[in-house]
Amino acid sequence: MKALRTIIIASAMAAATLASPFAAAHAGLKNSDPMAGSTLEVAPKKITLTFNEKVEATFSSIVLTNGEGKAVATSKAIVDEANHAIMRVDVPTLSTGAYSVTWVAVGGDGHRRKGDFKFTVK
Ligand SMILES: [Cu+2]
Repeated sequence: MKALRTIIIASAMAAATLASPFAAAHAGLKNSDPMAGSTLEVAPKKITLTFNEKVEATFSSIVLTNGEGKAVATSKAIVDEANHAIMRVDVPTLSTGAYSVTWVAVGGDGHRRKGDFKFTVK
């Protein structure tokens, strides 16, 4: 009887593992506008990040810094109403130079991911 119970518990655990959201990838950056490493002729008006899953607006952010490492004042990061995997900020008029975008994204499973990339305004 004890052996049978062990088997039942083991299969229940295996099923739980398969159904677990942890089996899915964590929030990661799929795409961005401007693209990572790009050089732009025209300064972007906003920065749009597309993740591989929905992100939680409350815990997610986008920080823009200039070539001197100083933070650029942007709007608060907004998660797109229609697609919760998209987050964006409005940026002021950017002068020529290098910029870094640092993002923090918290996905539906509560895991926090961080990343950064650079772009240049010509
Ligand atoms: Cu995760």
